[in-house]
Amino acid sequence: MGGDKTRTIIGQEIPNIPWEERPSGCTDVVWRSKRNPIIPRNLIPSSNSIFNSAVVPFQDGFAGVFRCDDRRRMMQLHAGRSVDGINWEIDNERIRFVSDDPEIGRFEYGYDPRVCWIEDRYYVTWCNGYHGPTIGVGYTYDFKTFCQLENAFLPYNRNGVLFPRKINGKYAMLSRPSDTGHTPFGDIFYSESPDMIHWGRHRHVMSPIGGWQSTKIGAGPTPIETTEGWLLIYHGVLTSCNGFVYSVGAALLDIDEPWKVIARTYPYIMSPQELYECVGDVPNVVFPCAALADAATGRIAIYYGAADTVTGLAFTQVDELIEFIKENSV
Ligand code: BMA
Repeated sequence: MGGDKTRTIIGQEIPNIPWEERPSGCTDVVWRSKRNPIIPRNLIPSSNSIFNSAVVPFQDGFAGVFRCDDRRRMMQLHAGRSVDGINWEIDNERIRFVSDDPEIGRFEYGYDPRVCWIEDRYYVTWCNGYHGPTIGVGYTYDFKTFCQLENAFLPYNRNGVLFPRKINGKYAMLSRPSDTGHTPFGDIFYSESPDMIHWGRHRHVMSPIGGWQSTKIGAGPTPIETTEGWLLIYHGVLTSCNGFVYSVGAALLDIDEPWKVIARTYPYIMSPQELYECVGDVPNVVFPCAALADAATGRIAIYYGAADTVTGLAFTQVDELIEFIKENSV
């Protein structure tokens, strides 16, 4: 690894990316941190649970936006910082977005945030309550002051995930139109915007298929740009006798036309198997919202919510994951 010619990830170097080697005897393409869950449910006094959350490199370390459901069981977004990406300081007070328009700034609830550096700032997208769930959009420079823009779409929509650069001169976002409830359906769509306000030119990306991804699917972390296409890690849902089961898969999307799927895993790359993934406020959920990717080594660290209760960390290596996607494609 190292020289530019051998690099697969097109992006920044993160020399301090959290990392653990694959445990001996493990043949899985994704493996978990031995320190899981890295964020306990009660890290801050106000929280009932801290799970589907987003992390990015920030200054000399890392920062993020965290889904903290409070002890009223209201869904809130909190900012946090970390030196090593593993030990976190999360603000006990929720983020209060600054907005010029009281209609938009009236905060109902927020959950499942994603954070994405584009050009000069960190954009935040989340599931925002506005007469039902839709995609909230905001930005920050410092993880202290957060400004809110227009909602990207009409209700009902979830899992709004920005691409980390403009594509064909436009901002680009994946999302998953849904309903007011627990949504027993859902495809991933692509939309573009000239200004981060107006979104259109919607294109279908992919639908649920069998097995672990048979009920609905949704984009996870910010897509990672690679020489093989956009690497998209996503969640898929199976409806079992005992309710929804959330697992994780991965796909490669065309670089210039990301609504075109090059390959997509038929098997999951991760499913709820550890106790903290199978037992919690919502059992049997692994739900990724962020991934750090180091262009120099190809290391990827995935942050995911476990059982809607705690936050876990998992690892993979870009070339191995891409090979797995191609060899196990639908
Ligand atoms: C989805 C979202 C996620 C959650 C998942 C499992 O609809 O609400 O935040 O992790 O359900 O409960």
